[in-house]
Amino acid sequence: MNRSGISPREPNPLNWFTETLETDLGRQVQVEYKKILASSHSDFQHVEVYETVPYGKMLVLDGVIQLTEFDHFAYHEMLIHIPMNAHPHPKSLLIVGGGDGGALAEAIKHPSLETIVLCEIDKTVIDVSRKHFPEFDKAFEDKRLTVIIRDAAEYLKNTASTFDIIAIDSSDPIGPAEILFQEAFYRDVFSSLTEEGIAVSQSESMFYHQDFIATLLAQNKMIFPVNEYYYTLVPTYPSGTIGFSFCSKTHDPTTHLNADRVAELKGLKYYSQPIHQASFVLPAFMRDKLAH
Ligand code: SPM
Repeated sequence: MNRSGISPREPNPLNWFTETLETDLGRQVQVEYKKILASSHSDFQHVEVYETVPYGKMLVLDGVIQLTEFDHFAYHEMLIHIPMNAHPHPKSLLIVGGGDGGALAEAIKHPSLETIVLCEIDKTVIDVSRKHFPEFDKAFEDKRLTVIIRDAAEYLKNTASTFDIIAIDSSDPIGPAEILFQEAFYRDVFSSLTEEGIAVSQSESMFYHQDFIATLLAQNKMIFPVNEYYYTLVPTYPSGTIGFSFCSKTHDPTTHLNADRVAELKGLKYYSQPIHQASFVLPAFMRDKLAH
């Protein structure tokens, strides 16, 4: 037995997935896989699912790991339950992107939600994920859900709908998702939020992308009265951590936390009331970076 409690084995030298996103910076993520379960080119990107040796199934878009069965909960729970529980009475939620259904599976745990809209640009991501991730597939049957296949930036520019919460579950700020990090998009997010609305978005790693995060938060400060950054731990993402921008019209995320609503959420593996509050406490290097 080794330290992980499994019998030692010889890795297969041929079956290694390599995320080359940051190879030019001298770092990359590698995962051994048993087989490729899906691989197709949609109109927008290369969509793949791997059966990996250490992490179960893994969804990859344009060569970048989006989720694994091993650790996706740490990302999806924090993307959804933080804004939902920072709002006193959220009834409507828009998920931007999130076609894999992982964020949706967390959202439907909230009985207060009356409407959930999922706006995903790429229907292939939904179809492939529903086939290979059955735990997310069920969430698509929820009666409160409307799925819109459209560029979310375009949707938000044109919709008359407003939402209590907007959760931006995007891929990285390159390619199709780049627009989802720009000022014009966040201004449309602001306009599509209700009076007490809250928006959160996937916002990179505080170890690897400090300048990007500082610029994003400075941009959002011009739009939203309340701006914070919080983080979670996701071992399969580069650096093992990923953060979120928290933008709100009124509510501070760490006060007014409704303990009864937190207690109602059953079967969570990462999120809790202490984690909710602790996730906004940043290490000194990041606190100082964002202080200006
Ligand atoms: N629902 C899962 C979608 C995941 N969205 C975030 C993906 C981030 C992948 N890269 C992380 C590394 C930061 N550059």
